[in-house]
Amino acid sequence: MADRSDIRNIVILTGAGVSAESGIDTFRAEGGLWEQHRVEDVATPGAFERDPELVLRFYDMRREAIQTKHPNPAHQALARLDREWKGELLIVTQNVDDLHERAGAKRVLHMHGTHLNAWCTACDARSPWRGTLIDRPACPECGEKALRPDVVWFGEMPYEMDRIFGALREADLFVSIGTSGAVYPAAGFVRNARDLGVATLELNLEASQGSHWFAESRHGPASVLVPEWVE
Ligand code: BJW
Repeated sequence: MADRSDIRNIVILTGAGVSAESGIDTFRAEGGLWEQHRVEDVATPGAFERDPELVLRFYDMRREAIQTKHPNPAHQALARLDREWKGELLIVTQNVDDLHERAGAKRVLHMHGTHLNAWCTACDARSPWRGTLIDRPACPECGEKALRPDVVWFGEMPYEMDRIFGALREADLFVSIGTSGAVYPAAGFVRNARDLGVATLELNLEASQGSHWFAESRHGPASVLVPEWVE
């Protein structure tokens, strides 16, 4: 891969599957997060309005689970690629965990937010998420007890879409790793890439909902496929 002289700029989309082997639950698998919790109860702005305690408890729990986990060989291989790749490279992750960064990757964009930050609904400030949100800590900027997790729920606009589309326009290769292709707009990136004439590759445990859109699709665990691809 590193010798491919026809490829200079790469956009990599990652999803929950890249962190699955670190022990972080995916969303749509059997026994995954959406089997244990109804999406409408925990991952929409309406849910937060109706029952903030339930939503904050869910995210405090999720954050605690993430903090005890470690990067796996897939994160490490991507961090190595990021370090060594001379052209443009952008890891667009849908994950709110920070395992790409903890593996050493620098060029990472969190389109669905991050569990590291809280967001104040009163003054719009982002601040480091300290302690548990269920205890209703005050916003360090305005003092209001109006903090929510800085994550993107259904019906909300994912972050930095202009930057993502800009990177796709410049890309020679789009690689999707460990995502079911069930959630838009990320699920549509492969078609955006194809329309732009960008080569496309999927690395996923199994065929995803969008597999047929990719020029090439390889199936297996990310901890094996990603290091193989990066080598
Ligand atoms: C492995 C593995 C291993 C396992 N190795 N692989 C049509 C067009 C546009 C929008 C819509 C549309 N129709 C509906 C919408 C709206 C909606 C949507 O997509 N709904 C669908 C259900 C249909 N989208 C939105 O509301 C989004 N906003 C939006 O669209 O704004 C308007 C807009 C339009 C156009 C352009 C720009 C903007 C917001 C979506 C927010 C999603 N939020 C969540 C929660 C984040 C916080 C949190 O983490 O709690 O994001 S939901 C959840 O799903 C989370 C994930 O990031 C996201 C994707 O899940 P992911 O990562 O794919 O996980 P899984 O579990 O689904 O799949 C894991 C995969 O890994 C599987 O395939 C496994 O096989 C594989 N795997 N182990 C390799 N070891």
